[in-house]
Amino acid sequence: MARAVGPERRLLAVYTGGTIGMRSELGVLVPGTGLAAILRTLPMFHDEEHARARGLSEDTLVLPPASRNQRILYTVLECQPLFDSSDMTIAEWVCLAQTIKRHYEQYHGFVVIHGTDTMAFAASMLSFMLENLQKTVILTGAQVPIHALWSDGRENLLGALLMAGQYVIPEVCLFFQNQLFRGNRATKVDARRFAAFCSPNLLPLATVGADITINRELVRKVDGKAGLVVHSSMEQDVGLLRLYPGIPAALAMAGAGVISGFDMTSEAALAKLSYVLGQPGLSLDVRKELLTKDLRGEMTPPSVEERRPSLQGNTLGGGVSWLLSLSGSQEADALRNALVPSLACAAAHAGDVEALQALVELGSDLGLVDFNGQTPLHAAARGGHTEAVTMLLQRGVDVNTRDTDGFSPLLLAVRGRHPGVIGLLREAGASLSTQELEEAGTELCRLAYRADLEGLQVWWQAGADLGQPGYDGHSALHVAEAAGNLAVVAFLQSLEGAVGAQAPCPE
Ligand code: ASN
Repeated sequence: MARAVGPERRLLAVYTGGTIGMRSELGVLVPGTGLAAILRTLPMFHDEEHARARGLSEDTLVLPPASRNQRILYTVLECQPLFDSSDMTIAEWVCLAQTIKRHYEQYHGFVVIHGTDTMAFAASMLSFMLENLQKTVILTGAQVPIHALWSDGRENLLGALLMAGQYVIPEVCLFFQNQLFRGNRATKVDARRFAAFCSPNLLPLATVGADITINRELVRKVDGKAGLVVHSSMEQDVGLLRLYPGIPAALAMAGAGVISGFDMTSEAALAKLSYVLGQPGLSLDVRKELLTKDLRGEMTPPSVEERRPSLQGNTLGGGVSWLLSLSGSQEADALRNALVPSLACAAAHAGDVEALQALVELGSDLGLVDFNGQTPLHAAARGGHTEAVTMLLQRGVDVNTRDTDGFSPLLLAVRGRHPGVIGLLREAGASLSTQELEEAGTELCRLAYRADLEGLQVWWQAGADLGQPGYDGHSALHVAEAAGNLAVVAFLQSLEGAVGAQAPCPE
């Protein structure tokens, strides 16, 4: 994931239909043509003056400047026919993947304007069809037509264009109501509210407020060398069967066998099945194996240890002594200054106190930030290394420093579940920001639902208000009670005053 650079970013917006462009015909909403013409009349979607001065072609729209020295240009490609998305099938989504492939080299990123009813299916299908994606693909739409006075369509489309234009997030995403979800983790949960989608088992990749917060650790990494592959041979003969309490095994499952989908959404499960069964020439065993694996970030298989490259030993030590050996020329100094912050973060993340010490002896400032705006304290906190954290705090690294996404070392320690580090940071005066505390609500509810006591305890230890409501207004206690998670209920109630309680801040 990177911030997109360059004075002009070119996007293709593929308009497939959906409510966003619908018009009323005899009292019934039907997909409406001419979305580009509507956008051209809205100043938030087109800067006519700039387009004229720049001599842009008739079909190119340009957003008003979102940042200095960068413009987002886009072209709307209107599909024929346009669809109410409930009429779309796998065949239409294959065409969509092929359209992206055809225009892949011409554009920096892609926005797909789609109806909401099957948007999560479309996003899931595309995620499997587009292998080795290196560019951002974002689906969006609306609950209310864009030309209506009170419509979510303008914000959703503008947000999707800005995200695809300003960032390289090499995934199929879904943007709705200020949240960028991984497409194959999203699901539609409401037919009327503007917050129509949620991502039950994965935090959003990004959240847009006064600032844009990117959850960098969640964004998938790309294999820089591999080219885009479009898998068009999707199996269309697939279906979904909802399991319910007491479902007779004889109904569908006896003898067929079952492979767990872990925490996949049903949309992702259907798309994955279509993809795996559609791949030509694979044995049944290989297909079964593929179904159990996480292929596009669609599921979290249990007991997958986070594998972090160890920088201890030769690589890091070698890097530090090489830096030490550089002669004092101007170029050598410049090179050292450029490398030290990243090297220090790598050492801190590996908990390599010796390497950190060597950097100090080199005269390096361990409070410098790397390209993500992170200090070594962020890295040590994320890695859960109490010794490195202690050393950095003793050297006076700011405990409440924020990286470019606004994350503090404390938040990273909470996410990594490192109580030892949380304790050290709190003692040194760390506290979660108002934004971090507010955003914790949904995560707390998720933990409560999963009976994840340890997860709740680290938030409590970090000073979060465990009564903070989630996106739907329910608190962790409500969720735990509804799910019958008695240990969690007891824990939440044991906190002083239960709802609204906060861990005392150490002196
Ligand atoms: N029926 C519409 C669709 O999915 C719903 C919407 O876009 N809000 O095309």
